[in-house]
Amino acid sequence: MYAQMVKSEGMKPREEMTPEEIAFQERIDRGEKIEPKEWMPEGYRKTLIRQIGQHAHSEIVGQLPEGNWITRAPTLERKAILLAKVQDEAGHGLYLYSAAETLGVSRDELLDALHAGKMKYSSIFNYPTLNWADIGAVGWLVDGAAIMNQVPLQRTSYGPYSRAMIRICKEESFHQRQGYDIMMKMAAGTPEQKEMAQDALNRFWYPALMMFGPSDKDSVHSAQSMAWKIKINTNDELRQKFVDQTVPQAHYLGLTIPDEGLAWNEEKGGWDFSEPDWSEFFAVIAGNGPCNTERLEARVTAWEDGAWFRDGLMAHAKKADARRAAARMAAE
Ligand code: FAQ
Repeated sequence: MYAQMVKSEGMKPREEMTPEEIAFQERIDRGEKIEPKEWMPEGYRKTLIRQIGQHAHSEIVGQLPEGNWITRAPTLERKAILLAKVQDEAGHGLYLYSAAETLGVSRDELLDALHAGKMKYSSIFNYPTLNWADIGAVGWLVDGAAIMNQVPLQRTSYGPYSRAMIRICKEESFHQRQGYDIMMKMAAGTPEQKEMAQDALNRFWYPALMMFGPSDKDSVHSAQSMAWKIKINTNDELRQKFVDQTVPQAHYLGLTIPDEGLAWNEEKGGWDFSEPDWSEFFAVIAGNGPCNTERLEARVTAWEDGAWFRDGLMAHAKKADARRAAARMAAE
């Protein structure tokens, strides 16, 4: 079912487009937003369902590595901040599932696809958070990469997605700062704490770079998604911007980026860096990362454990409907 909903149709040359498709492309080119009830090519709708759905799943699966540390946060203040952040991610998931629903897919269908392993979520959440420094690294690097990707998405062509992104980005910048704040404390702490911060950077650097997706030459969807302004930048463009932003932050912390190939390139005005190990990336998104099984099991268990609650809500809604119908009849 899901495969039929989102199967990519590839990019259509202009001469093969129908008049409706040409008119649609012209609206996009003029920078107009597309709204839910308006006509759109089937491929546009499917691409959005895939991307928004995966994004929504990433937000809720992304709660797991951090949620793991709520009970072990080192101070009450850190615990309160982490709780708020993890709760924010649930909210982001809800905005995004709602945006996807405007495209004619239900939240249940999207979650079924996630639970069946047919739909992806971000590769980054298949890595473990082994200690408190990892929570700093997740906020600094993972939220940092997420913002780099999401700020341009505020200008994406689909109205509900773009509006969801505006709200999400406001919160993500707070998330990134809380992560960097943890890293500052650790890096300026005891030698052991600084070592933990360095170790977290070593383990999260390349997985964070992989969040932007495969290199442009291997990106299946970028060309069509950019023509439709679903994506605003290529994967490599955003990865480069992230490296350029993050290297000085690591230097400020007194930490070393784990890449011997890292070098300032005066000509391009940016950092040269070594490519991630793409075979690792493709293994992770195929389901073979360090925590894929654990993450999916946790989501499926949460879904099954919540069945009584969803049933209760539905029973309550039905009773309320029946009461309203009876009151209407009595008033007539
Ligand atoms: N992980 O052709 P492309 C967050 C797949 S932020 C897994 O380049 P596209 C916040 C891709 O789906 C993280 N799969 O694909 C947070 C496709 O496979 P498919 C989420 C990936 O879509 C922080 C194939 O590879 N952010 O959660 C990944 O044009 C902290 C070919 O790739 C978003 O989702 C990956 N990293 O570009 C929460 C942003 N990369 O579907 C908690 C919105 C690629 O054909 C704690 N999404 N693939 O089977 C996007 O901008 C795009 O979808 C990209 C990928 C850039 C991720």
